[in-house]
Amino acid sequence: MVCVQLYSLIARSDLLQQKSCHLHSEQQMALLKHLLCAALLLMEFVLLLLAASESSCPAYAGVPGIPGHNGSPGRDGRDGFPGPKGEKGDQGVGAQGPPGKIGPSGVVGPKGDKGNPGLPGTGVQSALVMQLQSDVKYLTDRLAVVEKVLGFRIFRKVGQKYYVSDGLNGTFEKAQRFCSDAGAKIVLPRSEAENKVLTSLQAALKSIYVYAGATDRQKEGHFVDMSNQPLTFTNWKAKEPNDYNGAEDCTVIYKSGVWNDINCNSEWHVVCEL
Ligand code: MFU
Ligand code: CA
Ligand code: CA
Repeated sequence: MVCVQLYSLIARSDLLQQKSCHLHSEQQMALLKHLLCAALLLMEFVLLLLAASESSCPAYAGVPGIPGHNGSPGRDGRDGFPGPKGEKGDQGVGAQGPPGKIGPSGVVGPKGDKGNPGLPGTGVQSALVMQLQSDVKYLTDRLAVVEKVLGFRIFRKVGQKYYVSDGLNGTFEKAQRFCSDAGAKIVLPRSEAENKVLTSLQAALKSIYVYAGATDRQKEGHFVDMSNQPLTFTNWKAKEPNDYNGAEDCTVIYKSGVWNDINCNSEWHVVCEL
């Protein structure tokens, strides 16, 4: 089969030779050269095929042919596959618009938690901070007292004390409860000055007697304050306390300022001290 192909090729080269008879001699020579080269290349190719196959054609070692000329450039390749997606471009540089109007204020938020204690300062700072803390506590406490005082209809200030009243009349027990509920105590002057201020308040109340926070309930004849401490100031009227009818263990202060022991169930004006 390969041999038949070989003879066919040789025959075709003869035809080409016949066609070339009409050409010029130089052109004929050049064409002949090309044909010979092509024939040799074909021969070499066929021999290689014969050597590689188990053909029945007789095999023989040929003479190496002359290297052929370079072929003409191939056709342009087809379009390749699409490349990978490019990276994201830089941000544009469009012109920024003018700022909008300021919005309305928001609702006030809840009070924050109490902060942690500060770090210790220097000696001077520490003393100053302690002094300020003390001052703040004092003012806070005083403000709390003043706010209580403002809750009463009548009040007088004497020293650091306030004497207050709403004009209530009652027994000693009632007086005790009323003052206690107000975060106060039944009035008890500790000095002439305080005793005098009380009479001023009594005048405003149009009061004859006001209860004082002193009794001899524990031991007859031994008057003590509401903390069971002996009295350091008294202004008993002459011949008082007399424990009249054996039934006077409480103390009242007359509008003139003098003191008298009296029955605890009698009703008199209630004055408290803050
Ligand atoms: C005096 C006072 C009593 C009582 C009586 C009416 O006794 O000591 O407390 O007020 O008068 C005589
Ligand atoms: Ca008594
Ligand atoms: Ca008396």
